Amino acid sequence: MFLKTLLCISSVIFVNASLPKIKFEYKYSFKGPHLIQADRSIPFWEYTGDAIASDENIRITPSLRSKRGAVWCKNPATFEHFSIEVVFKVTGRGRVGADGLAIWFTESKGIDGPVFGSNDYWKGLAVIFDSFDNDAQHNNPYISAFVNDGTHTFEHQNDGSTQQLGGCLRDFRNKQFPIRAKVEYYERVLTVFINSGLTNNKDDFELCLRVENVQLPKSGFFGVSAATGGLADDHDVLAFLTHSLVPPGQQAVETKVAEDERKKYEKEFEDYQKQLEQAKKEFQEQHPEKAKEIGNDQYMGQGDRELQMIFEGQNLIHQNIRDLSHKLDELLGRQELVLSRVSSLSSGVQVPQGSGSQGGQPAMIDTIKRHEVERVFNNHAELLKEARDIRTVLNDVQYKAGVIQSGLGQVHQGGGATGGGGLNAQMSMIMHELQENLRNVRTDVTNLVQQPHIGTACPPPTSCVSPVLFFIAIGIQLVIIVGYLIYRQNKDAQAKKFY
Ligand SMILES: [Ca+2]
Ligand SMILES: [Ca+2]
Repeated sequence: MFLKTLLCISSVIFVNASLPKIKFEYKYSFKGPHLIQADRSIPFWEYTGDAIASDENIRITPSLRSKRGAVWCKNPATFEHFSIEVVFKVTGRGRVGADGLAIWFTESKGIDGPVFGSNDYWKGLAVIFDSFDNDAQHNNPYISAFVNDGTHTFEHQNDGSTQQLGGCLRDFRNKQFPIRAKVEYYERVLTVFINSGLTNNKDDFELCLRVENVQLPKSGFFGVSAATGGLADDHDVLAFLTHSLVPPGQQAVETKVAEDERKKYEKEFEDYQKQLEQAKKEFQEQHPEKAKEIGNDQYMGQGDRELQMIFEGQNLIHQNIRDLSHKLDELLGRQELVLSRVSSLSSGVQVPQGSGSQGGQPAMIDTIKRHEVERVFNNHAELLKEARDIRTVLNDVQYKAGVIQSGLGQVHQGGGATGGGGLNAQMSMIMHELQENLRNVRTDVTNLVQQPHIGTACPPPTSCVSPVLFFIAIGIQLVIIVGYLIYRQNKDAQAKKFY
């Protein structure tokens, strides 16, 4: 409701800047139904004379002879320019009626008088609906506008035809639908439109008169009056609707007024909110159990409920993200554990298997350490060196065997047993030398065999020299020795033949 009011106000204020600002003035208007209050008074208006107000309309005059009545706005208009629409009916039994009805905008409130139920010498505007043709010109009913500065009397004898600003011939009596007269005064221009009540279309207006350079009072009272004479009509006013017209130049003043109204409505809204809160508290205090049953949801507006739903949804999302974070932490922990175990395995460090289920017995990982590998390589190199030494010794033996064989050859060719004793000594020396060498070789081999065992895997057999090579060498030496012994036996046998 408050928002609607604000929208209405703003829509009224912010119209096209080149056009006047139009605002409905409810304090200068009335309209049925429910036109009167319980005491039969009309808000902001008063009726006098023979006027009778009902719920639907104000009967200014009944259709009785010589009746005069009027209805006047209590307060003068605070605006200079206006547009008023007066809805009325003039009904009578006869073909001719009287006297007529007048719409007023005068400097002071009218009183009972001879001009259609109001006073003469008025100051301001009168739009007169003259029913009776006083001058017999056959030009009535007639509608005309008059502006009086308070010095002129209305000339009934000629129906004011010489005094009027303008007018139009319209039959406004006994129409099916109410007559609507729209009187506009804006920027010194007076315009009167008439809806003759031939149709139910409320906007079916036609121009009756338009007069420029009209000067009306800066402030005045709105009113309607009517009168009957020898003939009588019912003059019923159904509505009086007033709009103020504010030129664009005076926008600031009007905006200020609107701003004041806005503040007023805002304050009313705040008060209402406070009252609502107070009522809520009182209800909760008086009915704590019911308040608990109803819950706060009942007091929430649509926006609050949506906010709460969003809040709950976000809480749920937050909770899920937290769970995911926990699970990620767990996964990270497990990954780190696996990584540490893998690195322990690669470095050959013993790793506890489980937490005590293995009875605290460590599991040895059967891997070769770095220093053990280096030791194997060193042994390998040492064995190779020993093998080379053996080969050197064998070469030496082979050479010496060759020398012996050539020496024996020379002895055999030279003949004679003269050198027999010297040869035996030489041979025994060589044999002794061979035995010495063999002993050295055996010692070396023994040393090699007795070298500290590494306790790990033996180097590859292909690179292991000692056993095979050793036995080959032994075999070669044995063959040489056996060969030598056979050779010597043969020599001895041959020598026995010569001796
Ligand atoms: Ca007349
Ligand atoms: Ca006339």
